[in-house]
Amino acid sequence: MTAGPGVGADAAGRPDLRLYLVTGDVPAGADLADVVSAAVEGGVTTLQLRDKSGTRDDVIRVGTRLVERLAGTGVTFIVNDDVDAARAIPGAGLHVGPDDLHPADARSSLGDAAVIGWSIHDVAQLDDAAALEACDYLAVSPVWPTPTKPDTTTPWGLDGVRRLRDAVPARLPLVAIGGITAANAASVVGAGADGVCVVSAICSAADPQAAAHTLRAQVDAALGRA
Ligand code: 3NM
Repeated sequence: MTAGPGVGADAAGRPDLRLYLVTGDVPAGADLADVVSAAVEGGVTTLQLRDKSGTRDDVIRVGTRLVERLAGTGVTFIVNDDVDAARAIPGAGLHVGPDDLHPADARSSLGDAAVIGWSIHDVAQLDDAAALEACDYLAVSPVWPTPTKPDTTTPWGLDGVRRLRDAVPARLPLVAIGGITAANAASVVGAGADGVCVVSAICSAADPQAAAHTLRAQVDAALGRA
């Protein structure tokens, strides 16, 4: 697999969060690793393995296979929620929510090199200086309601993205998740997000490479990096 267009951490080692794929259901007969490979060829810059039904061993097995696929692409690999699975997968980072392991504990467990992200459901989370200090990025969660995850907290909307961008320390990149498609990705970036996270816009697409390419072009144009 080749790297997508212009993928990789910057000179300071920060992850490239412009197009962040979170794994979800793929069409019947499709293989998740093939969908991921196609999406990376299309321009995905960060990948999160999110598997709420499998065991920890499943996550480690699938994650290890995905990391092997990503070798040489510059794409950052992140595991959802399970710090023990992240520790078992070479080079994996961790994404946690406010009800999961505290980001500072994730940092202690995974070390300085791991990429750690935290979902923001409530502006009060920004008062937790230790959590912010431990994170590499924050996720606006969710921007819009989404059938992919019906049990989200109250959507932030574009106004919420703007409010969070103003309130979050400038050193912390902001990604946004929930209901993001090629039709609205540019508006999310215009509101202050540094990148977009998607599940269905890529995983459910008939052509994941083309879907990723279109999304990436929207994000890059909105960031002025086209
Ligand atoms: N987390 P789609 S929304 C996995 O709000 C996930 O924290 C969310 O799926 C959150 O891109 C979500 O298909 C699903 O809308 C996003």
